Amino acid sequence: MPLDLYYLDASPPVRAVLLAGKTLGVEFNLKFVDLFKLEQRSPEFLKINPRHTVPTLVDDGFVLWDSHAIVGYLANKYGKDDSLYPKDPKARAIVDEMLHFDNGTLFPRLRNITFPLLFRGKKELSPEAKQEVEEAYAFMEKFLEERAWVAGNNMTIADFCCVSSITSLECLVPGIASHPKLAAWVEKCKRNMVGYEEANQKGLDNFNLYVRKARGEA
Ligand SMILES: N[C@@H](CCC(=O)N[C@@H](CS)C(=O)NCC(=O)O)C(=O)O
Repeated sequence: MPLDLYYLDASPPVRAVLLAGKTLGVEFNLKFVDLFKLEQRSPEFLKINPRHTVPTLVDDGFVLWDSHAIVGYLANKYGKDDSLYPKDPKARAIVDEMLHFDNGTLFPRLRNITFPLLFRGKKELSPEAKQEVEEAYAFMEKFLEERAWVAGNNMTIADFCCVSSITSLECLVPGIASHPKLAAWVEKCKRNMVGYEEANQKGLDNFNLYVRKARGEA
């Protein structure tokens, strides 16, 4: 049975799932959901995901609607070994910690800026929102002083989630270049993640275009 993935590639959590799919060799049956036309609020989609968000994965009737849960599920189900999502309790706890960091810090800070810009016509970034993003970069820099990848010495599912959020934040608040460890990690993700160009860069370019259009720059 193919895995259905409801998606819009500009969405950072969707791109995290696409990155996981590439590394794990999972093919998705992609189903486009146009958030700009509020298709996520259609009765058909709400029946699948009452939380009305993308990504939403449907595996033979089994539904998951959070990217962090989805990448964990895919790694558990399709990983040839446990390197992407370790079974060792401590190593796994660090991966989970970074998944929660993405879900609880990076993504909400990104959404705080993106939602008013793309859906509420707000053009200016508040100094507080900008400061929060800069603080998030500084957190990442600190974590990466200790580790080669965000959750240890090899790539894990947490890298997929963090890189899609961080590269999206950079479109709104440029600042990665002044954090050497963070900048080096982003480059490492680009070089080492299977299918990075198709899974993250393509949707990131679309995200950037939406942002520039909303700001009247494109
Ligand atoms: N925590 C969720 C966040 C998903 C999310 O908020 N997706 C946005 C797009 S980036 C969305 O679908 N928003 C539409 C809506 O909330 O109606 C995840 O990681 O999957």
